[in-house]
Amino acid sequence: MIWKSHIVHFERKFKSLAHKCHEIVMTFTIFAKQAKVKTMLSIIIPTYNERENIEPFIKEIQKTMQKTKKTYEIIIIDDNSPDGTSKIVKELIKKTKDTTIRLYTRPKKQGLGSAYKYGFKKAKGTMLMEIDADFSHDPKEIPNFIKALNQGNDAVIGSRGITGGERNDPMRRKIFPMIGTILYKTLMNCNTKDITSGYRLYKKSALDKINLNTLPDDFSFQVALLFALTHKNCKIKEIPIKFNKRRAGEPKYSTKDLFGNIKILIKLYIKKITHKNNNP
Ligand SMILES: Nc1nc2c(ncn2[C@@H]2O[C@H](COP(=O)(O)OP(=O)(O)OP(=O)(O)O)[C@@H](O)[C@H]2O)c(=O)[nH]1
Ligand SMILES: [Mg+2]
Repeated sequence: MIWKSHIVHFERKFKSLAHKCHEIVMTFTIFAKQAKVKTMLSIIIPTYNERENIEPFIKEIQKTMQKTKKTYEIIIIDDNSPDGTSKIVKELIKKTKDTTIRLYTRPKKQGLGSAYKYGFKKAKGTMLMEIDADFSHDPKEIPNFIKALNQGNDAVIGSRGITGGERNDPMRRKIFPMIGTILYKTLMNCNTKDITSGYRLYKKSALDKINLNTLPDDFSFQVALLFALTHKNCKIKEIPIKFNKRRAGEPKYSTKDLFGNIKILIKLYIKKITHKNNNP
């Protein structure tokens, strides 16, 4: 009789211990999940007619990200590309059942800036990356961006204008950014050497300080956002990158866009001296 009651007592103790262990494991799992979400990277890729590039580009990102073991998501913002870029991404998601890739197809071409504004709103990460789909930006550099951001910076710009940086572009594409950068430095009193670069990483908390709706929809979005961040005293760091020629497909950046960047600089300068608005 006595040994039976001992067994019942032992059984109860064991169950309660098992329950406690289960609770501890669950708490750790929740903490681990929260810690992962805390540092999630959202890689936003605007696409317009990138059918030949997009699938190998996504795979290249995945290869790099798997090595880092960091939580990430890939967000494609396609403007209903006539070449069927969206269809290729849709099929890739279906084939691989990969939930880390999300595709948003918008009805028509609305510009690079507009695509990023849309992507930033959809992103769930705490770090938001801008990157081109055409292999001009090497995904292998992503870990260097994360490292630089974690060194107390609010934004990291992949720069072709500092030592170690390079751009593989025709002269016409080099001259205007050079003029733009000189103008930016003199007018805005700011030292960033590559103001038009589209390979960037931001802290979400920094972007939250900016009213994105006031920024332009075209390529000049990049200059305007950089100015807005500088204006909010965000810490910006440039790291060197090699900018390659697009691997396949046609350029979308036109002479109109080159002038668009000069136009936005003049507009920002006027806003700065008239002190009309804190947020360009
Ligand atoms: N969703 C969307 N994406 C765009 C639009 N315009 C350009 N893109 C994408 O934005 C990225 C940068 O555009 P690019 O055409 O590569 O611009 P670029 O690098 O200055 O010029 P090239 O490489 O010479 O064409 C690429 O991934 C494009 O597919 C647009 O209007 N909407
Ligand atoms: Mg390009």
